[in-house]
Amino acid sequence: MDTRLCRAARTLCVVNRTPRRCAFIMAASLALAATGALSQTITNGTFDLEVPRTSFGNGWTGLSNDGAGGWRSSGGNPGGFFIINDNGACDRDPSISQIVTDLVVGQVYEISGDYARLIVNSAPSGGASFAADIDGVQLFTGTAGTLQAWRPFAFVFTATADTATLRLRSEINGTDNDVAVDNIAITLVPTPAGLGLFAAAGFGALRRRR
Ligand SMILES: [Ca+2]
Ligand SMILES: [Ca+2]
Ligand SMILES: [Ca+2]
Repeated sequence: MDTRLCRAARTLCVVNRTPRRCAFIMAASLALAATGALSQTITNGTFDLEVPRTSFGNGWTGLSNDGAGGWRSSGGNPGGFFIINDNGACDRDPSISQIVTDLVVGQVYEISGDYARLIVNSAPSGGASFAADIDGVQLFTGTAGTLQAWRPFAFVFTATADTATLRLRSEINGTDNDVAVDNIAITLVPTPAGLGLFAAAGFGALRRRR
């Protein structure tokens, strides 16, 4: 079974000590594993492969990133990473984005990663400079933070379709702090309601196969 689903199922079995409910969760999890329902992933989330500054490549689409920003092959957390940087313009934010696929409608997912201000360019130093959006809705903001210190971030969203666009923006709110990102990932958030949705999808798929 998918290790993430296995962990989620075990967690829910601990929380829901009723044997019948636990059996349902494990059966649902096995059905899901058989259908490959947990195949959602972030492509090149560790930035091992080059990402162009203003076009699509290796999973990400760069937008409005200038020459001081962009992909770097080393110096990240660790290895390759991406500096989201422009000239501090108020009418646009530099970004990278990725379409996440194979989501299940109604299921909760967590997006996580690391971010850091690596370049001395702070205006202001204390305001929110980094944001993460799902389908154009801002769900996370972060301050510039200590220079060259990687910090983790995470937020959750509920899937409303089988795909969603994740966008990571820098220089928000008229700031000019250049945020670097690395280790972007997506994980399933185990909830009984979510596994119920998965179970319906999984059993349905199994039935269709027979
Ligand atoms: Ca990396
Ligand atoms: Ca900048
Ligand atoms: Ca801006």
